[in-house]
Amino acid sequence: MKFYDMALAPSPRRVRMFIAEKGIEIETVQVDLGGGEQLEPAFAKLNPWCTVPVLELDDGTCISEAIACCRYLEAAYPEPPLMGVTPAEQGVIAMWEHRVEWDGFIAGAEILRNSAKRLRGRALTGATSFDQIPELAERGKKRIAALLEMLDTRFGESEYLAGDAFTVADITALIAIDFVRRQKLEIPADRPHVKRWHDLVSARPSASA
Ligand SMILES: N[C@@H](CCC(=O)N[C@@H](CS)C(=O)NCC(=O)O)C(=O)O
Repeated sequence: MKFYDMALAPSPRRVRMFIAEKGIEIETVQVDLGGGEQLEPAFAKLNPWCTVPVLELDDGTCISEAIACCRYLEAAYPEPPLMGVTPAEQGVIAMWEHRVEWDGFIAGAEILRNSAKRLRGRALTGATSFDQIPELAERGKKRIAALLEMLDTRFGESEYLAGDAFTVADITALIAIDFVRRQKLEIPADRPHVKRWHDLVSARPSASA
C-alpha cells in the first residue's frame, strides 16, 4: 500500500494522524502540490479529482477523500477503534465528524482559497479553473467564529467531540482548527473549553505525525 501525502497540507494530515493512531507503517509518497504535480496525468490516474490524500492498495485500487481513506484503514486495522464499534457509536461519531468537516474544514478552505494570491484562478481544487470570490473568504471567517462558539459549548460538556473517547471526529476537528490558526484565526480567549480540548488532543504523539 502507498499513501500519497503532502506534509504541509491539512487533508492528508487527517490520514497521517489516523495512521499514527493505528500504529501502522505505510510507504509514503510526497506530492508536489505547489509545482502542480496533482494535475499531471500520472497523478490524475490515481485520483481524477487531483487531490491528496490518496491510498493506493496493493491491487491498484485507489481511495481518495480523507474520510474514505480512514474508513478503509478502520476496516483493515480495527484496533484501536476510531470510528466506533456499536451502531450508535458509529452514527454519533460520523455525525460529529461530518459536522466539523463541513463547518470547519470547508469554511477554512473557503477562506484560504478565496483570499490567497497564489490560489488565484484555483479557488477550488481539481482540473477546472475557478475564480476567487472574496465574499466567501469573509463568510468563512464568520462560519469559523460560529463553529468555535458551538464547540466551546460541546467541550464544556464532553471531554472529546463525540463523547468520552478520542475518535476520528477529534482528528478532523483538530486539523480544521489548526488549518485556520495558520490563517491567523487563533482560538479566542473566551473559548476556554476549546482551548482545553485543543491542548489535550495536540499532546497526542499522532498530532505531530
Ligand atoms: N475532500 C478532499 C479534499 C482534499 C484536498 O482539498 N486536498 C488538498 C490539500 S489539503 C489538495 O490536494 N489540493 C490540491 C490543489 O490545491 O490543487 C478530502 O477530504 O480528501
